[in-house]
Parts: sequence; structure tokens; C-alpha cells
Amino acid sequence: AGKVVLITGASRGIGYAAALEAARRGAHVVAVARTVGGLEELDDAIQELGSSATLVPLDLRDGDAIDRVGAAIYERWGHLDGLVANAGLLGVLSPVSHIKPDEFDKVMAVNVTANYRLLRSLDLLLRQSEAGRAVFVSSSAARSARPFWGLYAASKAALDALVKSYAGELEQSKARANIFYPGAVRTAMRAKAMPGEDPETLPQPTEIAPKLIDLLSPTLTENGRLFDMPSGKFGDL
Ligand code: NJP
Repeated sequence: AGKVVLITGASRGIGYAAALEAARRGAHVVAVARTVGGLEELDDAIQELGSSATLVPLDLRDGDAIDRVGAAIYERWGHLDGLVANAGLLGVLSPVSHIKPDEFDKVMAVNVTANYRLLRSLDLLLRQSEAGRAVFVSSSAARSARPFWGLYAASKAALDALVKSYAGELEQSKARANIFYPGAVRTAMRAKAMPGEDPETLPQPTEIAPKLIDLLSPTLTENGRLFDMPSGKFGDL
């Protein structure tokens, strides 16, 4: 039977390309994001492959909604084979002392808390798969915080720590969790972060997505590993 893979941030960018790649490899995709238009576009593209997706429009800051997604997956399939926790927010690039509290909370809510809520809701389903694989999309910023990047960097560093702990906790199970660093990729987020940059110099999400989806492979044995920048470009994100 086809694998079931949940992908967050599937309405555009890296998540959209990853969802399409997973569908191309025969997975049934559960696509999560807020923008219905982007999700519908993805569904059209997946239907062109002769498949279909389950679209879940939600704001990942709503933890109870995440729990409901977990419950619905349990009802329908009883297990989850892949989680691609890709959704993320850049937030403001600003001196740490100038960050507004609500902006701080929003970035932490999407980049950290939502991923904790996904783990909490989906852990059992991943363990119930023959080879549950979770991949969390981080950033090189987690390891190279510099002026004005404190908020985003702190959120990704927190995510890394959470995932590494979780990966260790999976040691006795068949499930695995890893962290993926996309490097610099031609997306809306990158354009916001680096407005002066020529996007033509960057790889497309479609070039990065296969490396990301490779980490869902049942033969993957690594656990808690950080998979570095397949684009080879040491970007600032
Ligand atoms: O970002 P973008 P990328 N609830 O902005 C979703 C990391 N990364 O593809 O809700 C639900 O095009 C949003 O959906 P929507 C980066 O940190 C990137 O570049 O419809 N979903 C959209 O689908 C991030 O973790 C680069 O607005 C929410 C998606 O997230 C991941 O890669 C380098 C949401 C963001 O699409 C994907 O980034 C690097 C919410 N509240 C790391 N908020 C790079 N691009 O160069 C956002 O090292 N989303």
C-alpha cells in the first residue's frame, strides 16, 4: 500500500516541491498550510500525476487543530509513514532588543511550538508505521547566529535541540527523526531575507526536494543526524 506522508508548509516553496516529489514517489500526501489557493494548486499538480492529496488548511499556531489532524490520520490509516515538518517563518530581521513581543512569539509559535505539537500528536502514528520517518527543516542560521538574525536563529536552534532529543528517544523503535538544512533556495522566504540577491543564482525548490524526500526512505538508518545543505551554497537562512 502507498505510504502516508504529512507535509507542513505545502502551499509554496520547499514544502510544495517536497509534497509533489513525495506524490511522484507514490505516497499519499496530507498537505498542511494556511493558503487554500496554494494547496489547491498542489492538489491539481498531484492529480496530474494520477494521484490525489488530502488538503488540510490550518494555522499551525493552533495546537488543537494539529491534534485533530493526528486524530483524523489515526481514524483513516492508523499510522503515518512520513512527516516533513517544513513550515517556517523568517520573522523580522532586527536587533534583538527591538523585536516586538508579538513578533517574537509568532516566530517561536511556528518554528518551535508547532513542531512540538506535531511531534506530540503524531509520535504514536510514526511508531506504528513499519518505518516511520520524520524530517524537520532547520537552517544554517541555527549554528551561525549573527546580528539581526537572533530571533530566527534562536527558533531554529531550539528546533534542532528538540529534534535531537526526540531522535534519541526513538532509538528503541523503528521510527527515525532527522534534521534537514536546505541551504539557500529560491523561495519567497529567501527573497525576503536577501532582497538584493539575484534569485537566478539559487537552486529551485524542485532541485532540493528530492534530497529532502530521500530522508523518508525506509532504508534510512540515521537518527538525529543533521543533513547539510545539498545546494552546496552556504546561505544565510
Ligand atoms: O519558505 P516559504 P521556504 N501555519 O515562505 C507555511 C527553511 N529554510 O519554502 O500558511 C501554517 O516559501 C507557509 O504556508 P501558508 C525555512 O525556515 C529555507 O523558503 O500558506 N503554515 C508556506 O507553505 C522553512 O522552515 C531556506 O503561508 C505556515 C511555508 O510555511 C522551510 O525551509 C534556507 C504558517 C513557508 O514557505 C521552508 O521555507 C534554509 C502557519 N502559521 C531554511 N506559517 C531558503 N528558502 O533558502 C508559515 O536554510 N507556513
